[in-house]
Amino acid sequence: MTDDHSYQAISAYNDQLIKTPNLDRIAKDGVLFRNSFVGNSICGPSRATMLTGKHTHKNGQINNRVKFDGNQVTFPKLLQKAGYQTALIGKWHLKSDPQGFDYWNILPGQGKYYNPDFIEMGKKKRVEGYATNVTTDYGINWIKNRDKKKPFCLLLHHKAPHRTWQPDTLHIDEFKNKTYPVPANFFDKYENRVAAKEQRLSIRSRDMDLNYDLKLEHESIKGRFGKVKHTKRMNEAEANRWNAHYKPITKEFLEKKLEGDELDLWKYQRYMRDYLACIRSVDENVGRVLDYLEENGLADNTLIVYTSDQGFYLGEHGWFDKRFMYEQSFRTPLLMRLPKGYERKGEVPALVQNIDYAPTFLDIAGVTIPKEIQGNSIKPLLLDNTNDNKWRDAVYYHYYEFPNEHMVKKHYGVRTDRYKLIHFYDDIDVWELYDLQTDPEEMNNLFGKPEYKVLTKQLKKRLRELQVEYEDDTVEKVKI
Ligand code: SGN
Ligand code: CA
Repeated sequence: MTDDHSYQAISAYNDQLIKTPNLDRIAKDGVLFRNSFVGNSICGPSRATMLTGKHTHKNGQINNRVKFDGNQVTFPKLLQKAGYQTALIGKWHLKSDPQGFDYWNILPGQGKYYNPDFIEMGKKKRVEGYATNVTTDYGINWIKNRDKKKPFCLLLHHKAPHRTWQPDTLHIDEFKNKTYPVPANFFDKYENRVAAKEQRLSIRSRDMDLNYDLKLEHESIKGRFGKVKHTKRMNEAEANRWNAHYKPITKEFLEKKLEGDELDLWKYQRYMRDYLACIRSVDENVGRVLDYLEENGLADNTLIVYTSDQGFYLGEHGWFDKRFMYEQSFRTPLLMRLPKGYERKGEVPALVQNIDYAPTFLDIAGVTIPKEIQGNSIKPLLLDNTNDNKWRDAVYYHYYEFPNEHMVKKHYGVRTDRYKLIHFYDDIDVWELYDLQTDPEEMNNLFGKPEYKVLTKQLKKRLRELQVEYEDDTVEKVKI
């Protein structure tokens, strides 16, 4: 799993931004979920959902601020009980100590890209190297040294490509001269969408900082975060390569004196280069894990899953970050390479969600799925496509972290294969309705239009049913 890796930046989903041959290997040999979603698009909540198989109003992790109640039933605990060796390596971010793992070695908080600290079974130490490589080293070593008589479950959680998108200095130059297609709605004016207008996650404003986010370091550039020195944790060789890359960029930027749209577009390209360079390392390291499994005879009896804690905006609506129920952050990549006996190949269209991971893993391992788990096992969809029609017709969403640095308002909603209905609440009371078939970019809010009255009523009814089914008592149920 990665942190903030959007599906647009995996070539198996979209080959316009970056080639990810190793991630694509998982999809090519296995399955790619075309409609994979989270229930609450932010780190801690999404991770707690994956562990428990429950929406965040049920597992308590409604935002990043609260501490995860580690005494809950989670899939690693149940696998452990069933005789699996379990391990967690990399980003955790749930504040309480991990439970249900024979071995854990986590990054504190968000973790650092360069020479990061790791907390190994409660003991903190600094490790030399680039986080994505180091996390993979730990993962492969654990698989190597495991008890070979027992089955295993490893959660390998990269910090990348989370903000502030610090690439490995060995790869940044590959991205220096790349130019990326600008999303059609990059200059979105947010007409008829109040919450979208009032966010603070815009590339086109000071939300995206020249110094902190885009690595320009110069006395004339006053960042919102003070003067950030990106080489702080680096060794001399790393710092030298870093400066050799970013100093000329800073110089050129100062000479250009960009303003208005030109400045915004420059920021977009600069952001994309760093974000995608981080993915480059992720892809390479995923390849190392796949190679290890193949070379050691483990590929045929292991379920390999690649996902992210949520999606991310890569300039759509002019944004970075996540949190909104709009497509880019509501979706999350999901690729699986299946063990022998599971014959499904190619794209799976079903609406799956991160509540489904825990029951799926338990099911495949032959462990009974506890009744209180809210997700469904994806296992039937992995055998063949005959069960696709029996799958759910709608997914539920609820986001809570407001007010917060990015000021995305509280909202919940429902999405079917074609429509999406969202209710923004708390400091506002605003509804949005989208037809994803005619308006995939979600620019045209149809809520309140007379011709959509019947559809709106049906969607409200479905939304209310989901609130009842999932027992979401954190808001008043939708009135129809
Ligand atoms: C940090 C980031 C935010 C980001 C949150 C949540 N700011 O606070 O931009 O939205 O994490 O991210 S930073 O200045 O620290 O980079 S999450 O993936 O952990 O939920
Ligand atoms: Ca995240």
